[in-house]
Amino acid sequence: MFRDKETFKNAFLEKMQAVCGKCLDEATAFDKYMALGGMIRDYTSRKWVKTNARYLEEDAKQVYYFSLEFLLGRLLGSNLLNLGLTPVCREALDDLGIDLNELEDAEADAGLGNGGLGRLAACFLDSMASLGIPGHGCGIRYRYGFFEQRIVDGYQVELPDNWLRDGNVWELRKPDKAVEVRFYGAVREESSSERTVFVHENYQAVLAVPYDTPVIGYGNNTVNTLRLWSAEAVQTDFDFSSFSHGDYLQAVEYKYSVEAISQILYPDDNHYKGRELRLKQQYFFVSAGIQSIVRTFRKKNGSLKQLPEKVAIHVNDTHPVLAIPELMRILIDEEGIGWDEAWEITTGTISYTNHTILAEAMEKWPKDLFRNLLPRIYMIIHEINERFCRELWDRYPGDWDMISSMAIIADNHIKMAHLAVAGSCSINGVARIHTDILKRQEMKNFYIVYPHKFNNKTNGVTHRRWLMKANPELAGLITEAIGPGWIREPAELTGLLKYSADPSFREQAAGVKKRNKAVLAGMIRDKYSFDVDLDSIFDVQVKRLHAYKRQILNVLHIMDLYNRLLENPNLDMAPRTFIFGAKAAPSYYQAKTTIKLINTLAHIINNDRRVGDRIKVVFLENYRVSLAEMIFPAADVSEQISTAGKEASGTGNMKFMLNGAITIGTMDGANIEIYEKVGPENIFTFGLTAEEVMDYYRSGGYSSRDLYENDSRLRLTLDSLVNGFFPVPADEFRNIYNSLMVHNDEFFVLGDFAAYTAAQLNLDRAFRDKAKWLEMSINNIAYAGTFSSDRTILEYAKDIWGARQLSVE
Ligand code: 26V
Repeated sequence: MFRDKETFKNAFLEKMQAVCGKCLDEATAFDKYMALGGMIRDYTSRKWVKTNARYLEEDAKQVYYFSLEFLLGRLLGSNLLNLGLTPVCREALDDLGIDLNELEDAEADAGLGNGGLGRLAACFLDSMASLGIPGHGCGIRYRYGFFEQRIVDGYQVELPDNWLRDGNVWELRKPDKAVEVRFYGAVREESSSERTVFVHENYQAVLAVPYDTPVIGYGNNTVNTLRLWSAEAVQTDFDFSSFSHGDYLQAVEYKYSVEAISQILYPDDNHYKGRELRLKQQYFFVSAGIQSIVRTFRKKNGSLKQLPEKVAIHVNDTHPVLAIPELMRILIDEEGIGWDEAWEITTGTISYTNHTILAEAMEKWPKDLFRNLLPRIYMIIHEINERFCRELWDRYPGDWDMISSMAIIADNHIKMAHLAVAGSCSINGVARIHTDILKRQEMKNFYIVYPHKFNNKTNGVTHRRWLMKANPELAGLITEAIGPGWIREPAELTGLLKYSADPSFREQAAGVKKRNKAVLAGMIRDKYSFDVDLDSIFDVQVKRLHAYKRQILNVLHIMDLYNRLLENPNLDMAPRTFIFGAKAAPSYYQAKTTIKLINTLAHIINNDRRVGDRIKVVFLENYRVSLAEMIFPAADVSEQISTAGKEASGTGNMKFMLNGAITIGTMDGANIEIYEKVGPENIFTFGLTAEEVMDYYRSGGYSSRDLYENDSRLRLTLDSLVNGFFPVPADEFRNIYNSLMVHNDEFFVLGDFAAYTAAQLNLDRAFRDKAKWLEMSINNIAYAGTFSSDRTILEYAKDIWGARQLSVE
C-alpha cells in the first residue's frame, strides 16, 4: 500500500488536508504528526481486523494482561518500525521538506505508569504482538498520566500531565462495548429450595467505556489490542430542568465522582496507601475487563467450563487481583455455576506476577472500607478465606501460626498478595534472586503449601524499541556485522562476540557511541546551557528516586571524587559526566530532598573553576520513556547500585547493556544474571550480598556510626551534608544525614561506600584503556539477547499461559 515513496507522499498530503483542513505550508509539526499518525492507524486497521478474525477462526487461546499501568511512551516511531515503514516514510517526508524526527517529537508520551512495572507491561505487549501470541492489554485510560516534573531552584515541582489535550490519534472509542460496574449498596440473599441468590441493590452504577489501541507486531501482520477503560456517568445527559435544586447538585456530584475514577494515575511506586479511590480504580477496570472477556468468550463458546482452555488472565502485581473474586461473582451470580466449579475455573485461568518484596508496597485494604465499597466482592473474598483456612487446617491441624500468617483476611485487612496466591495457578518473581527470596522468605509458607505454583520469569525489554528504534545506528552496525537474524532471534547477538576483538568494528562502535553522546550533549546544551565533554565517561543513573535504589551512594561518590580532586589537582582520572534522571513520589520527602541535593551539588561542581571540565553533574528534568530513548544510547556506565535483595529485577540495567554501557552494580535483581552472562571481566560488581544484608537485619551488628568513625573520607563527605558546605538553609539535608547516621542507615549506603569507590576506581582505569573498554562494551551487547522480552514472553506463554504463536497472513 505505502511501499513506494510517491504513493506515501500522496497519501500523506491527502490525509493532511482531510485531518487538518490545511495545506502543508500552514501546518504545524503537530498537524503533520496527526496526519501521519492517522494514516498509519488507517493502514493498520485492516491488519487489526484480520488478526481478530484469525484468532476467532483458529479459536486460539487468548491472553489478557491486566495492569494498572502501561508506560507506553510514544507510538509513532515504534509503529513505523514494526510495520517496516520507517525508510519509505522518512524518504517521502524528506522530499516534502519534513523531518520525521520532528513529527515524532510532537507526540505526547503516553505516561500511564510509574516506572519498571508499567514499562515492563508495555514491553510485553510489543513482544506478544511481535511473536504472534494472541495477547492483549487491559487497563485504565487515565485522563492524566504520570506528572510532569520541573526543577525549580533545584526542587522538584509537579505539573499535571495533560497528555490527551490535543487528542490521541491511536485510540478508538468503542461505546457499543461499554459495560456497567457497580459500587456501594447492599447485598440481599434470596433463598429458594434449590439455591441462594445474591442480589446487589442500591448500588452506584458506573459506565466503563473502552478505548482500544492497536499493538502492532514486528513484520508479522499481527495487531493485538490494548483496551483501556474510561469511567463515565451512566446517564450523562441530565435533564436539568427536571431536577430540584438538591437533585441537580447531586447529579453533578455523581458525574464528577464517577469521572474521578479514571482521572489520574497514582504517582506512588513501591509505597502503598489505602485510598478508596485507588481501590475503585482497581475494581473498575478489573470488573470491566472480566465482563468483556466473558462476553466475548460466550459469543463463541457454550460452557464457561472451558474458560481455562481458551483464556489466560495475567495480573501484573496485586493491583488487578480483584479479577479473582470478580470472575467468581460472574460465574456464580450471573452464570449460576456452583462454588467448587467456579473456583476451579477461576484458579485455572488466573496467574500472578509479584514485582516487589518491599513490605511498604504490600497492598492490604481495610476490611470496612472494602466491604462498604464492594459488598458482594467482600462476601466472596470472605468465603474464599474461610475455605482456604479450612483447607490449611486440614493439612496442618493445630498450626495456628502458619494459618494466621497465610490468612487472606487478618488484622481487619484484606491481604491482596495472599488472595493472589490462593486464587491463581501460577505465581512468579521477576529475576532468579527475587523468586528465590519469595520462596524462601516472603512467601515461605505459601511455597510449602503450593510449591508447584511458584516459578521464575526473569524480566526482559523489547530490543525493538530500546535498540532498533532508540539506537538505529548501532542496530545498523550490528546487522552489517552479523546479519539481521538477531532482530527475530535476539539470542543471535552473541555473534558479535567475535567482533569485540576486531579493531575496525571497535572503532565503528566507538564512533556510534560518540555520536549518540553528542546528541545527548546537544540537548543538554540547548536546555541547560552548559557543555559536557564528549570524551568524558557518561555515567548514568536513571530510575525512580527511592532510598533503596541508593542515588545517595552515587552522590557520596561524586562528593568524594570532588574532594579528592580539590586535594590533588593532578589527580589521574578520566573526566566524568554524572547524569541523573528521577522522579520522586510527590509525598516522599526524603526522595525530594535527594533531588535538591543532586541539583545543589551539580551547581557547586559545575561552577567550580578548579574542577574545570573534569567532573560535571547533570540532573535531567522530567525523566520519561522518550527521554530514556535518548539517554541509553549515549551511556558509557550504568549505575545499578540498589541494596542487595531490594531491587526485584531492574530493567534499565538491560536497556543500558543492550546499548553497550557497562554496569557498575550490586549483586541484586537481574544484575546477577547479567553478571553470569557477561562474566566478571565485563562488569563491575561490588558490595554486600543479599545474604549479608539479611544477616544484618536478622542478627544486627551493623553500625553506620562505626563506619563513619573509621573512614576519614566518608566523614568528610557526610559532614558536608550538615556543616554549611551547601548554600542552602541549615537543615535542608538533615533528614538525609539522619537516615544515614541516626537511624543506622537502613540501606547500607555507608557499608557499601568503600567497595563502591574502589569499583569506581577500577572502572576509571578500564575506561582509559580504550581497546579494553570497547571490547567490554561489545561483549555486553552480545550477551544482551537473553534480556529481550521476547525470551521472557516465550517462557510465560509456554510455562504459564499455554498460549501458542500464530501467523497472520
Ligand atoms: C506498588 C504500589 C503499591 C501500592 C500503591 C502504588 C503502587 C504502585 C506501584 C507499585 C509497584 C511497585 C513494584 C514495582 O514497580 N516493581 C518493579 O518492577 C519492575 C518490573 O518487574 C522491576 O524491574 C523492579 O525491580 C521493581 O522494583
